[in-house]
Amino acid sequence: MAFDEYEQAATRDEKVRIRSRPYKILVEDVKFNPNDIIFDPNILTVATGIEEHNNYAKDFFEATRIIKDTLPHCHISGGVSNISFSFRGNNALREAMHSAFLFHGISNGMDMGIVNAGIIPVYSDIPENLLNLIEDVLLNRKAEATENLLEFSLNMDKKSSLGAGNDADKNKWRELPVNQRLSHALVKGIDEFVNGDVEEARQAADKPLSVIEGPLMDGMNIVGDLFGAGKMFLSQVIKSARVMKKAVAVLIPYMEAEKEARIAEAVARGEVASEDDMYAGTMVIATVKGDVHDIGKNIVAVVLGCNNYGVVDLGVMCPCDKIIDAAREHNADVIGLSGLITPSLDEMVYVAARLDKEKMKIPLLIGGATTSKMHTAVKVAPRYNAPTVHVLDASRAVTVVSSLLDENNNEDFVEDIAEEYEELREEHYAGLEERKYIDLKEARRRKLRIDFTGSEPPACRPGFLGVKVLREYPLEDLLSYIDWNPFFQTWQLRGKYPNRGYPKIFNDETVGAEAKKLYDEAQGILADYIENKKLTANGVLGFFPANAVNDNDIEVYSPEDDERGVARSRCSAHCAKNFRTYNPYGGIPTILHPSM
Ligand code: B12
Repeated sequence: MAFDEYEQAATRDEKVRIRSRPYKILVEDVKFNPNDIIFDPNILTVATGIEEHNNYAKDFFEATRIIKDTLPHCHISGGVSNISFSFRGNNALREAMHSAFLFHGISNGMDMGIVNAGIIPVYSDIPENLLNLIEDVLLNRKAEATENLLEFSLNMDKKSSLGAGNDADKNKWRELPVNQRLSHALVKGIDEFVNGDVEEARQAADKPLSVIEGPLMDGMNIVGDLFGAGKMFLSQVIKSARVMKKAVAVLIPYMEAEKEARIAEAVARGEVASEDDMYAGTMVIATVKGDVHDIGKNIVAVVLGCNNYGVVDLGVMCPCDKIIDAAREHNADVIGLSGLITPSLDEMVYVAARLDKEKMKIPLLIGGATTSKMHTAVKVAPRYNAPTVHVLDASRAVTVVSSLLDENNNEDFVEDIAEEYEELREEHYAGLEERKYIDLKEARRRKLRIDFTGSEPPACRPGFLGVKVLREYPLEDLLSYIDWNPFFQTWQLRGKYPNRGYPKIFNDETVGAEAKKLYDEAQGILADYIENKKLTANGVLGFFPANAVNDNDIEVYSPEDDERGVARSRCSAHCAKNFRTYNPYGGIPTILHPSM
């Protein structure tokens, strides 16, 4: 914790000062690994009624950001429940405060915190009015913030937990259709009803695997998006993962029963004498070194197992040598690598290169949420002189493995993939040729220089300063702003270079016609939305006085008080890129009046 011989760190500057001293001693004198340093810059109670305490949360956030920027590789923790101590007895409010605190803490670089993770609500579920009041307190946005929150708290149901759902609304989600119930259970980490709900979804689905690849994956993607946006925390994702595992466990017996039925039918038709004759090959599968995600890998293992493949599952965090040894020991026909975090992409490239070095020729499958066909084609496949295929999901894994192992047709399949990946590579490198990079120093030297002293004509003033809220904005006015490229990507329609993007994609030989059809259908849906007012568009925009500070930073002031900096952001990255149309070089700070 942040104490020294003089004081307990309360303000931002005290926290930074007190943390910098041991860092210097540890890293510079003792040569301690900075990655192993965890600082607690003190989370102190806000909303106590004492004015000096009003900035405590903001001080913590700002100190965290500065510590992370100036003391490389250290980690930041804190005892979160301290923040809400003045609301003892009002659990619902305290939990919501903890969730909001974590959201802002994490956005500023906080790595971990001590908190009752099982009951805090998902940030985006905190009712808007309560969240505003809490954030007024945490970010010290208003002098009357504490009073406002206190007044609100007096009328709250103090015992019920927002995280667990309050009693009246607790089971309202049970009235939703089954797919939405499953999503809700995954996001909230509720396993109580999952067996029944999965069973209901299974009965409505064509096959058990469709439940995994439909509603369960949809739910996990929502979890992933909330987590990625900092609105769910690791502890909550672990609960979601448990629910997912429980859901998959309900389906496994049905998948196994499908397999038994398939074998029985084949035996009855006289095609095989026993299960052994249907044995189709062996796959060694692993989540690569450094990665703990195993839900997807396990599903692939089960699905292949249920389709008569022998599966050797090496688990998670699997070193490359173990994969090579197991593939040899079990005489594997296929190797499967799973990975969900970005570092796994490099590890997969490494494994591919090692397999090549070992002169192995076993086909390699690449899967997991962060992998992609493009990454496999550009980075992995060129490192391994044997078939290397990206597989999007478990059901496709079966067809890919059977095509690879089909002695009569596998050459065509492999050739097809090789051609497709070669085109992807060409496209990728052709795209890169359009961009030229120069280093940051050179970009700054050649930056756009505006003479702010005597600029003619004068910079125009916006019509208003501060925030403007747009309600029910005419949808037809928004149509021309839609970026259609992500739409086609989502539908996996890829035009080939030079017909990649919208509208050139319509000229593409392979996907052009389908893209146009889909686009026309989407236009129909949009027309329906507009005519029947099915959607409402609301928005918020703001203009604020601002200055450029140094080369990188922007200082933004509140409209009422031009003197007070309310935020400072860095945007140096833009300066280093040479986008042809944006020459000469510059990011946003270049076009702002420098601070005097
Ligand atoms: C659940 C989860 C966790 C759980 C994992 C529990 C477990 N036992 O697996 C826990 C909480 C432990 C976790 C931890 C972390 N996670 Co996580 N996690 C997720 C989450 C929400 C869902 C993953 C999942 O299970 N999906 C469902 C399964 C069924 O899908 P799938 O794995 O893609 O598998 C399917 C296909 O891809 C394919 N497939 C998968 N593998 C293979 C292999 C082969 C051979 C084949 C053919 C096919 C195939 O078939 C499967 C079925 O169709 C994802 C978000 C997301 N949308 O993916 C984030 C996510 C992957 N996690 C993320 C992060 C950052 C982490 C942490 C680093 C967080 C942290 N700060 O510590 C740690 C990772 C630590 C580590 N060293 O690995 C990020 C990764 C971002 C990135 N690009 O690096 C994601 C994308 C969330 C996000 N949006 O930020 N996580």
